[in-house]
Amino acid sequence: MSRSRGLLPLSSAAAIILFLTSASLFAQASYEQFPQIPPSVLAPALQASSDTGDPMNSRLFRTTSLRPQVQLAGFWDFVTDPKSEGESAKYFASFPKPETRMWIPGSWNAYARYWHYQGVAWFQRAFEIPANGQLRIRFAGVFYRSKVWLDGKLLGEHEGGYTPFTFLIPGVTKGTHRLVVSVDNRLDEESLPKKGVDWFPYGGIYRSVYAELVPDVFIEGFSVKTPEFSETQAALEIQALVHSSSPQKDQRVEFEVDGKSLYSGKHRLTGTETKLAFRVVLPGPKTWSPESAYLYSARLSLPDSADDQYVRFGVRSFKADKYTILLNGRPFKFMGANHHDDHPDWGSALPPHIIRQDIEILKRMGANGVRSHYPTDEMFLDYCDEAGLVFFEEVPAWQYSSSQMAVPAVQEKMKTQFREMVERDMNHPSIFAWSLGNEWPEFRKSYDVIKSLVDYAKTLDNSRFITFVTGGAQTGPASGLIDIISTNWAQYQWYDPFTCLDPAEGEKSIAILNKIHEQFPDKPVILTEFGGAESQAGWHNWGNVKWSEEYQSRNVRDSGKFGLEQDWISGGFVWQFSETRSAPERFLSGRLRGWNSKGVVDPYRSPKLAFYSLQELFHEYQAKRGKAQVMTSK
Ligand code: ADA
Repeated sequence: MSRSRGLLPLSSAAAIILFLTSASLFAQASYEQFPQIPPSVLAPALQASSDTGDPMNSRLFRTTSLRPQVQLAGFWDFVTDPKSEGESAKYFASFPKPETRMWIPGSWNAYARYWHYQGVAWFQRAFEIPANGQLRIRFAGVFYRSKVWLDGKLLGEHEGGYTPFTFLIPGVTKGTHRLVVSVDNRLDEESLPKKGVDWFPYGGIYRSVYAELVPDVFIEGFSVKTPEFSETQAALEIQALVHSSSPQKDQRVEFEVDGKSLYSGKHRLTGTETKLAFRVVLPGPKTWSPESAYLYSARLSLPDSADDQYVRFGVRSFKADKYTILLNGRPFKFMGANHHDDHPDWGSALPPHIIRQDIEILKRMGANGVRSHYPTDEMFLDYCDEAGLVFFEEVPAWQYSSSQMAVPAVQEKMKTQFREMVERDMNHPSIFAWSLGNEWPEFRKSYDVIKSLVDYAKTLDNSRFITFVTGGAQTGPASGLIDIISTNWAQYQWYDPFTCLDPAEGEKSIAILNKIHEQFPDKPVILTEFGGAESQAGWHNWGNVKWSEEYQSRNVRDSGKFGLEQDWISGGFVWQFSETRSAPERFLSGRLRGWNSKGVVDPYRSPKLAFYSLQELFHEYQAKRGKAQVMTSK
C-alpha cells in the first residue's frame, strides 16, 4: 500500500511516537534511524570553525590579522521614538533618558515590551579606540532604515535590512567615542520587502557591528573565482577593491592560499578606489561538494601599508546540461528547505548557537540545500560552506505587482540590494543561484523591467545562475530570460478549502507543472517551494484533515517526491523549515497566532511529522542515487 492512501503506515506511527518524546530523544532517534549520516560526518567540519573563529563573532574565520578591531556588541542605551521627533530634538547630540538597555545584536520585537513596536527607535553606546587613526565602522545588518552619528556628527544613512554598510572616518583620536543610531522598521509600498510581506519586520541592529582601524591604503574587499579547473590545476581569478586616500602610489600586492604564496606584484593605484585583477594557478585542487565540502583560505595583503583580508572559497562548478543541473560535472538535485532568520526568543537576530543548531537539523533531515527570501546571516552561509549545503539566495522583492515593479525607485532598490548581496556573498561556494525576487503575480506585464534587472544582474556575476521565482505554474516570455525556472508548487493546495488531499486535484496541479516543461523543455526547473501546508504541532488526525500534522506531512512528502522523480525537475526546497512569525498585517489571515505554521519543525525547532517524512524521503532518494552511481561506475 502506498503511503498516500488508507491508514497511517507503521513508519509514520513510529514517527509520531518519536515526536511525542523529548527533543533530546529526537537527536538520538534520528541518528539511530538513519545511520548513514553519523555525527562524525558533520561534527569535524562544524567543530573546526569554533577554534579559528572571528573575534568579532560574525564569521567562522578571522577576516584580518592586522587591523585592530573593537567589538560593538553588548548593551546599548535604547529609546523608542513613536512620533519620529528624535532628529529635531537632536537625540544624536543629547540622548534622552534610556527606556532600557538592549543587547546588540538584537531584535527589539523579540522583547515582550516592544513585541508590536513598528516605528523609529534610537540606540547609543560609548566605545574606546586604542590609537589615533582612520576608523571604519561596519554594520552587518540593521532593519530597515538607519542613520548613524559619531560624536554628534552624521556619518550617513542606509536603507535595506539584510546587507552590510560601512563608514570611513579619517583622523579619529585615541580614546572614548559615542555612536548613536536611529532605526526605523516600518515598511511601505516602495520598501524592499514591502509592507505586509509574509515574515516579520523585526526592528534593530540585529547583526554584528564592529569598528576597526585601517591604514591610508586598505582592502575594501576581494573575490576569488574559479572559472576553470581540472584534476591537476584550477585557474583562480582574483579581483580586489583597494581604497586609498593617497592616490598615484604603487602598492605591492600579495596573495596566498592556505599559507602558500601564489602571487606577488606591484599595482598602481589610480584614485580613491582602484580595482585590481590578476590570475593565478592552484595546483591539485580539491573540489567542494555536499559530500566533501573542501574550503580554501585565501589571504590578500598590502605589505607596504600593513593591511590584509581573508576570505574562504571553494573549487566547484555549477552548469546546466539541457534541463539537468550539474555540480562538478555530475547531476545534482536539491533536497532542501526554505529558511527564515526567525526564532521566538531572538527574532531575526539568530545567535551563533541557533544558527549552528539549524544547520545540524537540516543535515539530520538529509538536506543538501537551503533557500532564503533574502540575504541571510553571513555566519549561516559560512556554515553552509562548511556543511556542504547549497544555497539559493534572493532579493526580498516579494510579490510585487506590475505597477509596483514599474516604480523606478523600487527598481533602483532591487538593483542596489542585488549588488550588495553579490558583493557580500560572492566567495561562498555554497551559493549557486542569485534570485531577483519571489512570486511577482503579474510578471508577464513587467517584461522590460525584468529584462533590465536580469541584464544588470549578469554584469555583476556571470558565475552563478540568475533566476526569479514564480508562483505555481506561471511562466511567460520573461522566464526565457533566466537560466533556470524556479517555481513554487504544492501537489495539494493549502489555501483552497475544498481541494485538500483529493487525488484528482493532485493530478491537476501536476498537469500545470508539466506545462512548464513543455514550454521550456531545455531549462532546468527547481521547486523553490514545495508542499507548503500549515499544521498545529501536536494535532493529529488519521483523516489527514487540514491543520493536522498528517495533512502537512502528506503534502510535503508527495510534492517533494514528485519533484525528485521527474528527470526534468532538479528537486526543490520544502516550504518551510521552522514556523515563523508573520507580518502584523497578516495576523488574522489564516495564520495560527499570527505565525506562518508551515514549518516542518515548530518555532523552537521540535520536529513535526512532516520533518520525519522528509527525512525518510531524502534518505531513500540518496540511497537510490548512491546505488545508481555504483551501478554506472561498474
Ligand atoms: C508563498 C511565499 C512564501 C509564503 C508562502 C505561504 O509561497 O513565497 O513566502 O508566503 O507562500 O506560506 O503561503
